[in-house]
Amino acid sequence: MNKKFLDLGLQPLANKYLRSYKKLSTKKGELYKLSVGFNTKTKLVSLFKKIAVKKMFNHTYPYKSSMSNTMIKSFKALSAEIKKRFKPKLFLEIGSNDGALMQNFDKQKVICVEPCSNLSKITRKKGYVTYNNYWDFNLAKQLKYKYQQVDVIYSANTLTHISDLNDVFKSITHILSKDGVLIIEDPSLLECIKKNSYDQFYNEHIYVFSALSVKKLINNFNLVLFDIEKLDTHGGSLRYYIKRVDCYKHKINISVSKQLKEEMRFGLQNYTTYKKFGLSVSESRKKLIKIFTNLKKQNKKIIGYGATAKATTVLNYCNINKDMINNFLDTTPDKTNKFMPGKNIKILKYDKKLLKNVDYIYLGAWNFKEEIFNKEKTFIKKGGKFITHIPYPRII
Ligand code: JHZ
Repeated sequence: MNKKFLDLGLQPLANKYLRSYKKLSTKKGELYKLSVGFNTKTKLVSLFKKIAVKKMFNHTYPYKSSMSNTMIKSFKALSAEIKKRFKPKLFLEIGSNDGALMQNFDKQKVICVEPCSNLSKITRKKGYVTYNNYWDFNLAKQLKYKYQQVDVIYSANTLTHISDLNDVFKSITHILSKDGVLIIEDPSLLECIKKNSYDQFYNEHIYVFSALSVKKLINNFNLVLFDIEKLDTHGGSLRYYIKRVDCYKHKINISVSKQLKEEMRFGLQNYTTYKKFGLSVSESRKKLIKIFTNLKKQNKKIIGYGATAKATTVLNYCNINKDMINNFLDTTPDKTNKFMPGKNIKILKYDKKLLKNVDYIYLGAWNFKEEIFNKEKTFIKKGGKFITHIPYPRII
């Protein structure tokens, strides 16, 4: 049973950046109710309202994985590890985005699957076999017919975006070789709760996975976890290594039981943990609004850094408008000169000069704090400060 623990109010689609500001309407389906629940049986945390995939992932999807050096580095290290550890003859990526990972692989040995045509065009242009499709059983059948089997399947920040998880894993097991490995990587629910990062919840993140829920889920498909890595990316992610139950090639690492125990100790199996989280989220909102209001009383200039999907949740939940944050800066071409979803705050193309008279930067991309601090040494030297809501609202 799915028990509600968080209500983030009316929200727009997190990655729908509009060219001009307009008030969005619930009637036209531009705003939806964002609330989150915990399934006491499956241990899955998921959104109540699921948006049609075509509305979210289409030819205008703006997010590009290669916009951050942190992600480029993380993918480079991972590709070296995959080649060394699993030596795949054929490698498949579900949700290959703009090829930030694939660019490290030999073109002959990989298959990209990407439903957003503006992104699939990029990897195709670079010479990678790319299927401009949603991941589903029809595609898996097509791939099986053509390639018979795949040794390694990888998917980062994608499976949690697909509503029908049964179809996802049925399709994966259809094409994965007998000793094949499935690697999935997504924000960690434990980290999300510990860091109070309620902004991990927006329309695209239908699920936020824990090791507990993944273990239960894959069990239905005769799959097991054999390794789990903790990552710093996206505010703390987990990389799950999965194999078939009857595959003895890969030993089960202690990391699996360690993660499961850690999650149990924290209480991720109990609804009360989520209820508590819900309460601290509303405390976080009060504190963040207070910080902005105080700074504005002092006429301080504040800009946002990183027009993230996460920031959409925060701005709309806390009702932060242009009177609080002048603009957002972002390096992504498809986001610039557009407006933060649901808010009248314009996104400008990142330029250091725009930080000149700024007193405070609100970290929309708080998950890249270190990368941003490194980039903005001059701003810091001149006395500039940052505002973040993670793990609690404060000025740093
Ligand atoms: P970032 C997206 O979420 C959406 P978002 C998606 N649903 C998902 O799951 C995660 O990604 C993985 C900019 N930036 O990665 C680039 C700068 O401008 O936190 C990006 O627009 N300058 C698929 O949007 C944004 O910040 C910089 O120096 O929450 C970062 O977005 C850096 C480092 C980033 O994901």
